[in-house]
Amino acid sequence: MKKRERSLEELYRDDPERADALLYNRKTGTTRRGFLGGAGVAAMGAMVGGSIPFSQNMPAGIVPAAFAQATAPAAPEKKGPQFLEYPGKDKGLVVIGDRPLVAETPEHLLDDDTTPTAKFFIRNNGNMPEEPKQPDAWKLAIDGEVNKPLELSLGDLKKNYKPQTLRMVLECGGNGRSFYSPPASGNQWTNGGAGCAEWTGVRLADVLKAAGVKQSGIYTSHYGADTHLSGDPKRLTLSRGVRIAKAMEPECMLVWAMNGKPLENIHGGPLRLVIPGWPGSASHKWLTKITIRDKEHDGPGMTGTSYRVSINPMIPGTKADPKNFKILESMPVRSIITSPSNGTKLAAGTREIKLRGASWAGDLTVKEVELSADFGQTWSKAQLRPAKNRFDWQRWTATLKLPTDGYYEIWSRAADSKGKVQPHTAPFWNPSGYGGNPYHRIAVLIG
Ligand SMILES: Nc1nc2c(c(=O)[nH]1)N[C@H]1C(S)=C(S)[C@@H](COP(=O)(O)O)O[C@H]1N2
Ligand SMILES: [Mo]
Repeated sequence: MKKRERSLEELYRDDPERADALLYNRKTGTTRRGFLGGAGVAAMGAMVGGSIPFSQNMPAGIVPAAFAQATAPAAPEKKGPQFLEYPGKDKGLVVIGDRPLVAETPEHLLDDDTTPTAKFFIRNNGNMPEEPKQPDAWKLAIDGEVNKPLELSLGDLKKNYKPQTLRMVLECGGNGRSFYSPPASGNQWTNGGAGCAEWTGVRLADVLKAAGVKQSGIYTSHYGADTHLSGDPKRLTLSRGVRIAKAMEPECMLVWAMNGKPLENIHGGPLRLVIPGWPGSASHKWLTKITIRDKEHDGPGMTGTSYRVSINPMIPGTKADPKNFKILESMPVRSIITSPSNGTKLAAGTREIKLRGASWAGDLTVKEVELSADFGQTWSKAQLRPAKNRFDWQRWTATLKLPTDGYYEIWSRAADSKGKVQPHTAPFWNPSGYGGNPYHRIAVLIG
């Protein structure tokens, strides 16, 4: 029996489709979908560690939440996640890549109203520059389609412009990529390529107005001090930009402090951009220059399929036609359950569970968050807290009733202010996997 459990787990890890076909009774059920037959229920129950009260609602094809995520403690056989070791960083962050360094924040570590810097995700594309001895002497140039090119030091920015502090989500464009099937290429983020910090700096718009953007200036392009992984000084790691209308939003900022402390080197200190609501790659770190352009920017990260999504849906796994792609701008709606964590075990007899989480929706706001404990048959509304300011996330709380002991999955889904709801699976497959915002699921075992 023990052996069988282990092989099923392996099967789920290696070939979820076959595992599904074995577990679900497709022959005796309708042909439309399988259901968990007697043997399937027992096998699945053994695997997840308890009976499954709502097994009859369990969608065929689902990989149980207890096995679906790298951080799931209920999967001891699974090759465990590699945890980050970095000065000042929480040891619970999960390394997605080490050269360049990329690390995500498991959902349960995003339980603070404001994400502490120690828990904030890291996404580097190249080699970080050295920390300058005199941060205030850091230079920023504004040039291109402007009447008066500027060269400012960080000291000038602090002295001559009005500072502001806003709490805002920064989210990697590829957040949720790991939910695509077939796998999309790139860093395999779950939901943890996001965080919500207090950013202090000045409005990008104020500086651009001082430089005087010409009529012809329609797009920004961003440059920083990190170097290309190849070591070739002529190659850029990343250079993205945004439409001028976005750059002029009052929440787009040149930032020198994060959570009340000077911006750390790993997060782009001493000076970075924060372009909230759009892919994190627009929020350039170690910022040295913004060139205003008279056309869409074409630097690394602007062309092909990078930070671009398909206009018309494409067949998953097929080759991209570049003409069918457009720049990814606002990030999609997402909700996460931040407490309890995936794989939580509760005492036998527990009949109620308190949940906490966060939700955000790129340029939009979140209208509603809903939770289900029965594989999506019924949903209840969460209490949604308002944002502090635009682009802040919206924290939520909820209480769900659980009828018996056993294995549950709690699902969360949010709707944005235009009524778009997180889907059951990652939608609109695209080769680089942008827009993966399926329900967040956690496994909870009672008894
Ligand atoms: N100069 C520079 N800026 C950059 C990057 C980079 O590699 N180099 N990575 C971008 C990406 S893809 C993201 S998601 C965010 C991540 O910011 P963080 O590391 O502070 O979380 O920074 C962006 N800014
Ligand atoms: Mo990113």
